[in-house]
Amino acid sequence: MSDPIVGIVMGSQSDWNVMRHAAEQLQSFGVPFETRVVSAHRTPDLLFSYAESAEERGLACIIAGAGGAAHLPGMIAAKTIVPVLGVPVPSAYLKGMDSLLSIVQMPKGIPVATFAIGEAGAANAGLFAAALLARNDGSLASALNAFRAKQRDTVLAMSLPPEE
Ligand code: RP5
Repeated sequence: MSDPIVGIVMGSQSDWNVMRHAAEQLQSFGVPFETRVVSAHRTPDLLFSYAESAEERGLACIIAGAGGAAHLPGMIAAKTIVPVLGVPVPSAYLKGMDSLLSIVQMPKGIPVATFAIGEAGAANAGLFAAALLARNDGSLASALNAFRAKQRDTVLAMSLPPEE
């Protein structure tokens, strides 16, 4: 197993059903990653040690997903210059609007790249991480281009019912 170059962290095991879509994208492109449960408010010391060690452990970026008052991505970004990709996980009462706003509305100075709520956001965060890494990895760039070409061909082959 290669050392992980992307970290996928989430505030709870209950986030996995969304965050697994980031993992699946990375897996499909052969990008080595690690997955961890790190809660900003329930395991703050773990959050600090995870974020503080990320750079020296060779992580190129961290995908962080959380729901509700989702301070995990912002707090990780506060403790490392490794780029953080935030994924708002849908929440029980506000359907993830709370997660989205608490991740996207970072005050100036500590950036978090924020993705869509839920599965699409998690998958796109995985794809975005792969795209970042592809700048220095020709075979990964080719694989991403092939992935795009496949989507293009799928859409070009779509048909609609004949007009009346
Ligand atoms: C957040 O609270 C987590 O990211 C999760 O989305 C939400 C609920 O957590 P659990 O009560 O399911 O552990 O911290």
